[in-house]
Amino acid sequence: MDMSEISTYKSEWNPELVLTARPRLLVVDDQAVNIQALYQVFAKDSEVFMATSGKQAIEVCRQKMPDLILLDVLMPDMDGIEVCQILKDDAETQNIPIIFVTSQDSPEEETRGLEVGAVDFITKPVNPAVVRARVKTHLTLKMQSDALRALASIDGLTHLPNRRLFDERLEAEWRACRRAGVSIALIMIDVDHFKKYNDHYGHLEGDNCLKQVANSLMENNWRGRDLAARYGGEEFVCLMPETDLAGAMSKAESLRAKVEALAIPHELSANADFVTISVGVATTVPNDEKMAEVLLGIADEQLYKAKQAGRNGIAG
Ligand code: GH3
Ligand code: MG
Ligand code: MG
Ligand code: MG
Repeated sequence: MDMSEISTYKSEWNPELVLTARPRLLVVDDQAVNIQALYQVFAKDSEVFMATSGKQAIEVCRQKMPDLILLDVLMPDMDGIEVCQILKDDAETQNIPIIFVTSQDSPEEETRGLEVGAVDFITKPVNPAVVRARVKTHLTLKMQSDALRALASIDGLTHLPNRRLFDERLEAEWRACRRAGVSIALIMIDVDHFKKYNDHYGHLEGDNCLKQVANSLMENNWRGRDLAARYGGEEFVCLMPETDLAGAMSKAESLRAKVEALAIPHELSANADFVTISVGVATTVPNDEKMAEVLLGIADEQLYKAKQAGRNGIAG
C-alpha cells in the first residue's frame, strides 16, 4: 500500500498508520535557495511541501496538515512569529511542531520563538546533519503522540472510532460547514431488540453481533470526511459533512440493507427473525444560533420514529 495515499484523516484513528506513514514536512522561507537547501536534506525520506510567504504557509499547512514545519522568521508581509501564533491558535493545527530556522542568532530571538510555541530553533546556514537530527527527534515525538491520540480514539470492541473522536469531529465539522454555509448530516443507528439478543444468545455472541454490524458500517464507501463511530452500547453514528437529506437517506437505507443482508439469526426479535437496525437521519445548515448538539437531537427523534414505525427502517 502506498502510504502517501492514505489521508491524514484516516490515520487520525489508526495507530499503526500513524507510526508507519511517511513523514510530511512543510518548509517555509521567502528565499528559494534556503528552501532548496532544506529540500535536499529531507526529500529522500519525507514528503516535502513548500511555501514562500507566511500567508501561503498557513494555507498549505491547513490543506496538507504536515507533521512538522520548518519556519523562517524574517519574511516580508507576515513574519514567522505571526505565522506560528496563528497556527497555535487554531485547534486543527496547534499540535504540529514548529522549528524556527533563522539567521537572527540571538537569545532574545530564540526566547521569543519558544514563547510563541515553537519546539526548537535552528540557525542559518543550516548544517544538514544537525537539522536532520533535530527534525528526527521532534518527528518521533509527534508520531508517538499522534499514535497515542489514535489509540484513545478507537473503540476496543469494534475498532471503530469512539465517541470521544466523534464528539471532536462533530464540533470541527459543524464549524467548517457553518463557515462554508453548507448542510451537514448525521445518521444515528440503534440495533433492534438487542437486549433480547443478549438474553437469548449470551453477552459474547452479543459482542460478536456488534462487531459484525460495525464492519458493515466501516465498509459502506464513505467519502473522505465522513466518519462512522460507535456512539455507545449498541448505538452507532455516522457524520457526513456537506451532505443533504437525500444523500444521507440513501446512505442510511444502504446501511439498513447491509445489516439485514448479514442475516444474523435473532429468534426473539419481534420484527424479524434476524438482526436489524433502525436508523434516524438529521440534516441542517449550521448557523450561529444553533449548537452542534441540535443535530444529535434531531437524529435521535427520527430514530425514535423509525422504532415506532416497526423497526428495521429509516426515518428522516
Ligand atoms: P430497541 O429495539 O428498542 O432498541 O430495544 P433494545 O433491546 O435494543 O434496547 P435497549 O436500549 O433496552 O437495550 C440495549 C442493550 O444493548 C442492553 C445492553 O445489555 C446491550 N449492550 C450495550 N452495550 C453492549 C455491548 O458492548 N455488548 C453487548 N453484548 N451488549 C451490549
Ligand atoms: Mg527570510
Ligand atoms: Mg439503544
Ligand atoms: Mg436497541
